[in-house]
Amino acid sequence: MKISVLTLFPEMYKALEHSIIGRAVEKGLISISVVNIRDYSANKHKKTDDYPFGGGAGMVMTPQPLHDAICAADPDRKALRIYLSPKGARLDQKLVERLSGESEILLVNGAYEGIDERIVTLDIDEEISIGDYVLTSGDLASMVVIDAVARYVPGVLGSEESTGEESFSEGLLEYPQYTRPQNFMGLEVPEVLLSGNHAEIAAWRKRMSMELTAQRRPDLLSASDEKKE
Ligand code: 4H6
Repeated sequence: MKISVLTLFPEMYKALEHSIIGRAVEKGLISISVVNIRDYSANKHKKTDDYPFGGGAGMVMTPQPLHDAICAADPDRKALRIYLSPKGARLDQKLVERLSGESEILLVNGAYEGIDERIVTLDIDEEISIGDYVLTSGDLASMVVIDAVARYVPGVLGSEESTGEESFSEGLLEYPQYTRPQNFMGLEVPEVLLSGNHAEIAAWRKRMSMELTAQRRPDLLSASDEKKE
């Protein structure tokens, strides 16, 4: 999968090198091309923002550098072009899985008060939000998308850590996990997990998942019912 990122803060993406994503890039499973939008500014001072028409606080990213950067990164319009914004469709595991099926994605990151709306109209396929909160730029949201999507690219995760049985894949929260030692600070590992009885262990885990989901995320329970129907 080819991922292109357009940003005013290219340095931020160095953080990805120190993760499973960095290894996936080294293995050639994904490529990440980070493009500095400022490099495309035709302005003699490399300006990328201006005052909003109609007035109001803050600055807006001007269309020229964005449009030129997008066209340079994706000249044949082969990529799914995504704009990260608080107004976008909410990212969830289902959307992550759909994005992981794309051969190319291009992530456009706004800063200041956002980008000129005509870029969204002309150049963007999907507007996505990672949740109902405001960030100073789209970049942390883009890194969330990259991390979540890359996990679904075949070969990125080892067979031990596959995406099949994890939280949300069955629409439920994950059961609690335990490892050694068997007693930690007086707290014991649940007996059933030591029993070697795989059917009982599976039943216990299912019950824990259901109870946890009912307590914390009842909205997910009704959604997982709908899945089965
Ligand atoms: C587009 C428009 C994404 C991008 C406005 C981006 C949260 C998310 C941004 C803005 C983002 C998310 C700039 C508006 C700062 C508020 C960048 N914040 N903002 N939830 N910020 O996915 O001021």
